[in-house]
Amino acid sequence: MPGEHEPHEAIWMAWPERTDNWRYGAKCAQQTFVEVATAISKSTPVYMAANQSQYNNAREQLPDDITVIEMSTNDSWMRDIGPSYVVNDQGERRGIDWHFTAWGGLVDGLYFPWDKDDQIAQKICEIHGDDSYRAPIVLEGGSIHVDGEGTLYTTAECLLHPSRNPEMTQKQIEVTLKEYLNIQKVLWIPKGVYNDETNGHVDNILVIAKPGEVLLNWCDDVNDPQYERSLDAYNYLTQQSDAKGRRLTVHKLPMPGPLFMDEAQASGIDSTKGMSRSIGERLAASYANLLITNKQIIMPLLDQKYDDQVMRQLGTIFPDYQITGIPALEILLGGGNIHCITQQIPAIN
Ligand code: KQY
Repeated sequence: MPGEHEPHEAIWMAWPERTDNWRYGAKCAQQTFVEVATAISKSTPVYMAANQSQYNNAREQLPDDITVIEMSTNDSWMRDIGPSYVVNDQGERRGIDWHFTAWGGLVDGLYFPWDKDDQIAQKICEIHGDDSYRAPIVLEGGSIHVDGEGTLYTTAECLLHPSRNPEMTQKQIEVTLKEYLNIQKVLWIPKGVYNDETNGHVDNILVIAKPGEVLLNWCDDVNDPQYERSLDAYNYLTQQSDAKGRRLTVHKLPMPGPLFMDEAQASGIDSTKGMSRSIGERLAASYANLLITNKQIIMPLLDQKYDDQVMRQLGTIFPDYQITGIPALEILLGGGNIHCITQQIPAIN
């Protein structure tokens, strides 16, 4: 599986509309998705999946060079429902089609049904003319990061959560990941971001800048519930080597906030059992939830206190990349961020 820093043929997204996840009929979220897609399209072709009922609206709001494809979805988290691609030495590619159960299935999933989302990976592979493998494991794309050189990063909090694959041991999960993604080493960060409704996806706490070099969502406040999580992750990563035997360089990315859902942000959302949207709820905000695509970084702007500092820090770590910040509160209110709503199709020659 190539790393995200390697060339992309396309980025896929899915148009938001769920009224129990996105406030005010997803109108504010749709505007942010347009901004994200437009920024990505400066370097990478963008495909937007949209349900039939929203096709015209999506087509109207998006720039002409973004391809809108009618495709049934349950929600809009393309990182988790799209395919994870692998490429072989002959330059052939195939998609891995994981079992998707809405972040916890009937145990603690966020919605039901999820059948349309679960078909998305195969549909995307077919549109690109690529074969796909149905992998025998429940997994979301945002719960893994790979460096393209044999190392996979994940969190034990998510992959070993009782709502995912309770019948599998940690060893069996590793073996499955190694077989399907051709990776040699799995690094198990203990936990992800506090109060993340994905059960701690790695893509909300970590970014891989390049093999051997990562950025970690960092919290300095010993009284904050994120402090111990970030510290444990830092201590773990700095004691590990990757698949190539390199010690890891770990940069600390300041955590936004802490941010909490205020009254206006909690209003305009239809109430359901799965997703909790109440005033005062801690938001799982992190600058690590960014997208790397074809020498561009698309980063979420989340807190004016830190936005510029993080942009400068990214500029130092990614000196030859164009860095674009997008105000991303609306995506955060839905439970994720820019990495979670995008999925890359790797380029092949
Ligand atoms: O990958 C993600 N962060 C998805 C979050 C799903 C939230 C659903 N409300």
